[in-house]
Amino acid sequence: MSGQQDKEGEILVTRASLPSYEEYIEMIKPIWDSAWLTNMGDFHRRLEKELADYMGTDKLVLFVNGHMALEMAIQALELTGEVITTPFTFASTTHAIVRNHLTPVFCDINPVDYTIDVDKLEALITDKTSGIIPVHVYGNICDVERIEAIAKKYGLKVIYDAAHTFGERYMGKCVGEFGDASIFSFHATKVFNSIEGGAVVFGKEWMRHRLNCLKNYGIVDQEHVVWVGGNAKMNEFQAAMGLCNLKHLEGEIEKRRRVVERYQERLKGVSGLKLPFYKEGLTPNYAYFPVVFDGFAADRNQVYQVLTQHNIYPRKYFYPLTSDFQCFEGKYSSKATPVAAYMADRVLTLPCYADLALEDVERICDIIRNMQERV
Ligand code: T4K
Repeated sequence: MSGQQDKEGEILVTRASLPSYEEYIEMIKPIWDSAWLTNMGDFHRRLEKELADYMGTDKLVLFVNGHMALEMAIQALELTGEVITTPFTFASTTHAIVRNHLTPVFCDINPVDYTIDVDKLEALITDKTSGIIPVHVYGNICDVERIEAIAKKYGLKVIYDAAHTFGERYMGKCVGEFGDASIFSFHATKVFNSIEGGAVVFGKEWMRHRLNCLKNYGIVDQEHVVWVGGNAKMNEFQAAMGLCNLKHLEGEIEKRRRVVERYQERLKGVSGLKLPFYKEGLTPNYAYFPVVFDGFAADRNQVYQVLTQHNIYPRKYFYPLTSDFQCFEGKYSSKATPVAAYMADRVLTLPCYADLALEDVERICDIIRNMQERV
């Protein structure tokens, strides 16, 4: 298990947002009356509709988690051969490609917002390339305009891993509007959660039927099974949690904004720290607070250690690069993506969640600043 449950006095990298206990209990009462627990019930339908409305789209299919949403978006779009992606991401992105029997081709990231370096993309396209899976890492939106132009030129499909972006808008648009599809995660650690959950937002209406079938074993009806699907249906208790949390989303993002602003105020001007960058046109969701320690008085691992000595547990998202995972030993080399390798060795994601007290943010910043002053 990678996770760690917080004990009294500990501050972890994030903490799930929850409605009040009473609100959730009230919400789930009808589930007992109906005894309908899963397989696209009323709560599933309601959440799917409310999420689509919130995002300003009518093309959204709900999934049990973000990972299965990505695996099945790849299957639905029938990608083949090679898929260009980045290794500076969570395991899910690369695993979804490999589990679809495709070959990930790793493109480097740019050093500004850590998304795919579009200048290096075209050189990686071969006659086997069928698609691109760029990651809006930490909620930073990729260069969607240039990616679209390249995809068009070579006839490639684009699926954005938008797991970190729910609640954001870019250039006045829903972040799901770019590419052929985008996948979202509603995991407990995300800005919006349905305990576990995910969705695919897609461009073409035909995808709805296929995605709905794929998440239910490829079953079209009781006598027709048309695709080799799997089981990726969100259950009613998850959907009920999503319905509760959606009501509080704007407030939660606002609280996160205050946390992020306090970090920015307190860490601004500290030499050797690179703070998050929000590009023009982005309405951020403040999902993560990644800091790159480059030329700071201490290296990333030393800062990590000192913070843990104070019962503060940031995370090294995203170290190691997925291309360096043991399960891929001998297959890929992080030498192919030097900027990603550089950032993975230096980044630390500081605690960031709606209920993080501003005094705690200040304490975290003071610990970091003191490390600089001591040297
Ligand atoms: N693509 C990208 C780019 C992603 O980052 C992710 C997921 C996906 C795709 C796939 O989406 P999902 O299939 O997960 O929907 C966590 C999350 O489990 C994962 O969803 C997320 N990315 C990733 C970046 O972070 P871990 O292994 O770091 O989680 P864990 O258990 O260490 O939890 C982190 C902290 O969260 C804990 O220290 C405390 C807090 N927490 C955790 C849980 C489980 C809570 O407050 N409540 C909880 O219930 O992966």
